[in-house]
Amino acid sequence: MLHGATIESIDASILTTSDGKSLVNPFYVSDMAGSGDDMRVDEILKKLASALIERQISVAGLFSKLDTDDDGRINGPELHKGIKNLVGDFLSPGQISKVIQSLDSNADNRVDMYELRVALERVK
Ligand SMILES: [Ca+2]
Ligand SMILES: [Ca+2]
Repeated sequence: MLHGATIESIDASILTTSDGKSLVNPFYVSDMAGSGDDMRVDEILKKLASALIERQISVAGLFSKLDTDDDGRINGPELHKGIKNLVGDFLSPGQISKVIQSLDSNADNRVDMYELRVALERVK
């Protein structure tokens, strides 16, 4: 099985933050008002939730699959890769950004275990 070779091929400019800087995209924020894109985020979450059920893994199991550098938080590239592996969807950096912002209740631009759990509960 291939592991982690392709993330560099996407536009990483808005996905890479290893230094804790803000990841908020100016173009995304202006796009936020009044768009119906929340539906897409929920669809992605629903697919993730059903992948969990299909594979019979727990939220904690999913989290450790996603958190490939094992720092306890999921960043953009990790989420991108995880969704591609688990769900088969190839999300754009903008979509990944939306998913993270939708889950990120403490605004650190990463998804922690609690945030993931809450999100998956929400789409049940
Ligand atoms: Ca991580
Ligand atoms: Ca967070």
